[in-house]
Amino acid sequence: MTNKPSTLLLIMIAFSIFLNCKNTTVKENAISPLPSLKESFKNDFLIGAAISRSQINQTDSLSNALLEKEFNSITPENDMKWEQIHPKEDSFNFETADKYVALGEKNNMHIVGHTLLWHSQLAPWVQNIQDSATMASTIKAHINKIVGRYKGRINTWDVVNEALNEDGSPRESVFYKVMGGENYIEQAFMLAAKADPDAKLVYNDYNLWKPEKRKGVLRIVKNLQDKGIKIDGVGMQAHWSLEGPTLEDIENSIIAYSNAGVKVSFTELDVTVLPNPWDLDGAAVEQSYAQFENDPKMNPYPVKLTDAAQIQLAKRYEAIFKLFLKHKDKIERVTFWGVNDGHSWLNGWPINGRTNHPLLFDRNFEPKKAYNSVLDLKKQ
Ligand code: 9MR
Repeated sequence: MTNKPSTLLLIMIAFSIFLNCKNTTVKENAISPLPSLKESFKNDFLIGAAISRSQINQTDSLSNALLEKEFNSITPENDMKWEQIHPKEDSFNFETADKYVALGEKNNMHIVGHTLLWHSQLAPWVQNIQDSATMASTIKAHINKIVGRYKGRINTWDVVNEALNEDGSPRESVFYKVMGGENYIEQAFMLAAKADPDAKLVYNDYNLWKPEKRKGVLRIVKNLQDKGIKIDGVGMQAHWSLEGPTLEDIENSIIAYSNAGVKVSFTELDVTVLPNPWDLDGAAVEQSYAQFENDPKMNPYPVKLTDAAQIQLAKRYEAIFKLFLKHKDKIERVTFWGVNDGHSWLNGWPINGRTNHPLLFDRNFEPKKAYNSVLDLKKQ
């Protein structure tokens, strides 16, 4: 008899504790946003993604939903390149670029312009220019028109893309050859700074972890600084693999660029998981290896990644982001080159028709182990 009330009391207390816990969980969820990349790294650096035409046109709702949830910066994968935006001397095509900028503004994102001067995806009419005066006025018209149009709206410009050879010497692009040297780089940065004094101006290239190429970047940066021309950042593209580059090489470049007085961004991050027949590195788009197409040895994960490969990718991303966090004071932005694995250019390069898995989200927009390993760094 005497035990009965206390048993009832215990049940009531237990029930009230259960209700309380439930309430707390509901309340906490209501105030703390869902975990996302952009939220987790908001005090460290921006988290971006390159987006394609369908994402700009918002025809793929799952893709846009993920973009909005996870990322706070965007880069146009192809739609602001010269051949797209300025296909003929007197014709500019701003339709998609306008939509791109509007999408970024709608979502309060850091908007990157990619890219003003690049030897690749260049309109054919520019490749035919043969005298320096015409090239100089062409560069001027191009930059003034585009940077001017988006003044105050595009936050960062990749002003010059891939102007260096692997040994750090100047690439003999049509700009270099016709202008008679690297002075076209000075012109480009000067014009961009004048057309939008508030935009951040970046030199962007691949393999910038390489010590020889690093010297080339430092030469460009120092030359601009010595001449009083504004440059705000170096964009390390970061088309990497499971094995390389080493963290040490990456770190040495971060430190070297930061010591030169510019910020570092990782502008095109992806990590290939597929075999690479000739130790190909970087992103020289001219290279491609048709003889390996349809070779199953070269395409080991045509349906999905094995668990072992998922874990390997997760460990690689964890190590990379650990390094980024260590140097967060020097790093402005980390942009992935695509939203999910299905969007990646690495499904078609250097061998066409493969199934690569280089990003944090799989083809169904599901976060991979690599996503969790990156987010877990912020939970520790
Ligand atoms: O991802 C882009 C791919 O869709 C294009 O076919 C390719 C053509 O050159 O360019 C890719 O993006 C490149 C970027 O603009 C500059 N760095 C290397 C990237 C991968 O090639």
